Amino acid sequence: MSPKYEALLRNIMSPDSFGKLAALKNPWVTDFVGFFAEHCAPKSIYVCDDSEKDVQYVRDQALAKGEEERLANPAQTIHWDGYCDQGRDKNGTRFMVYKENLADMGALNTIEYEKGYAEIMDISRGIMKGKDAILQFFSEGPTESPFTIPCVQFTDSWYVAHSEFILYRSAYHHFLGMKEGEKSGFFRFIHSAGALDERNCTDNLDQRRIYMDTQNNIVYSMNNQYAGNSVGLKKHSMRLAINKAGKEGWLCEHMFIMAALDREKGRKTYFCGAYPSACGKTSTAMIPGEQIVGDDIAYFRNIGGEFRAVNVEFGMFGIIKDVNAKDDPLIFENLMKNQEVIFSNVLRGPDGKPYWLGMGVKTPEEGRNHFGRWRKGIKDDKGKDVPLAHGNARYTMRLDYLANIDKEGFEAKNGVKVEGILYGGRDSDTTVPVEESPNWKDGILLKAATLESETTSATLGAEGVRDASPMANMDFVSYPLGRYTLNNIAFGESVKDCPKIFSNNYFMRGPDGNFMTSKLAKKVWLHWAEGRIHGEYDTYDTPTGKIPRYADLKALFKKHLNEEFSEADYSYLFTFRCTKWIEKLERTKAFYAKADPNTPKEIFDYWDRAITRIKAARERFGDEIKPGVYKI
Ligand code: OXD
Ligand code: MN
Repeated sequence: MSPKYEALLRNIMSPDSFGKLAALKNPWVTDFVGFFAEHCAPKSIYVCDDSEKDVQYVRDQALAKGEEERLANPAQTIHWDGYCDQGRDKNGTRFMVYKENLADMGALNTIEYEKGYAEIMDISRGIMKGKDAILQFFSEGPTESPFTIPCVQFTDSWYVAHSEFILYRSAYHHFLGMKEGEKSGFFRFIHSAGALDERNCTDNLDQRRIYMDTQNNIVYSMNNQYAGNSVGLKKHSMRLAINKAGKEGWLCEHMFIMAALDREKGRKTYFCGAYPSACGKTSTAMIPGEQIVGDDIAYFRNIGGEFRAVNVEFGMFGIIKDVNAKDDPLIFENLMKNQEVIFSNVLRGPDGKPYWLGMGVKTPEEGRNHFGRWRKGIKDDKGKDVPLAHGNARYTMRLDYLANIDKEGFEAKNGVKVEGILYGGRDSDTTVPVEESPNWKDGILLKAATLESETTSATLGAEGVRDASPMANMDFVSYPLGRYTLNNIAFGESVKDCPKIFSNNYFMRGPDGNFMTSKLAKKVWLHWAEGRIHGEYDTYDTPTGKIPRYADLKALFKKHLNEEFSEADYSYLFTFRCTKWIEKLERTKAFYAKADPNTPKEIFDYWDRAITRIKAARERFGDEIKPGVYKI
């Protein structure tokens, strides 16, 4: 151990904790811990290895320190974040960028490096005073694999530490085995919940900052608790990984991984999917009868010429609103069992049970929630009704509790071979339910980069506004969007047999303004895509790709849902709407021009050529082109 911090660390660590740290013989880890031990000044640091004893110690401390409470099911706990710490803090989340690179960063939320460093050091000085901190070692992706990214988390929140043990693979053993020459290659996360109020919630929210240094792979997260702000391995690590991947020629995407099963033909086909929030991401990953590998973040690598993917995580940090026995039976059933789950920002009823919005059961009239003591009708200090639970309340749970997990894919060190990618947006009148791209590049530029989500009455602000959401990844892309888009194209083109790309839209509305298919129709669109991957089904061309024929969908609706699908509905749903598409592409161009003024011209040229093609189609076939009418 380097002598610089040895005395300090011996002093604030038990011999057992100090021994675990020393055994790593990793001066980069010691320097990281030593520096922040001195700077943030915790009373003690507990060093975790991968043992069940340490996981249990973290669980016990989260309860003992009042960061979590036990629920009626004793294996379950509840945690509350402060009333104003209920979502990702987009404004306070910034990239610290060296002066010479600032001009290149487009619309990313940045702060000049020296200024950001000085500010975050000021905020974090002595921030852990009087607190016991924890040091943990994890891996993003399976350990000892081509995907592994080792990570160190240093935090004073036992709730954060507990969440990370559920959500990620503990990797102390991986650090022990790191060879000379690779020991400095890990992501570093330093977090403090800061001063706490009487409910153990962060007090100084005006000092909430998440500053990311992608140049040195470290994230500083101060004065917050909501897991999207505090848990280093979740979204902070994702931004570091996107940046690293961009430099190294692989991809980190905001995607689920799932397997579509065709039992009759004995086929298992892996898909990944990106959907902006409220566009059907979890429900697609959890389509009944299929299997899930991951629900949020995937790494893609070219392994032996194949397009392979891993779920970076081990657990789910899922939105609990509307999880009920009817719509999400598998998740709901697990939340009802006496097994380890952390519920956050739901109501603790007088019976000690958790309750949330859209749970589908009778809910109590009072209890405790993210507001504090709650009763029906209570208002906050701005006069706003406080709901029973927050709309972004969550559950933190191991993924392998789910009966539909694809164990084999979940554990595969070399990941799974991906054959289909789905990009699903939300609009009421433009994008057909499923469309195949003619090739990878076209898929990235016309399906992924054009993704949009339409605001609904459930969202704040005007209804019907289309928010651009390229790759459903805008909150996490950590280098300029134009380059990121080119890297997406280059990665797919570098593998021998790259996946087919499809778009999805589950939200098309009919002439009466109602949705035209049931929630489960996504199973039909998925199985059509699965068949296409295996060379089945004829298609019709459109100016943006290939769509299904009626007879095939009719048969798939019958087979999978036992539903009749009418030709009239097909014809309406799969009409190509020229003007709507031209408008969509113009919005995409405007978004890119603003988000990254250095977006390469070749990308804009590609969209301009698509617009020209659509205009020519409009001339020949009319504005609304019925399936089968368009000819190239
Ligand atoms: C998100 C999440 O905010 O997964 O994307 O929690
Ligand atoms: Mn996410």
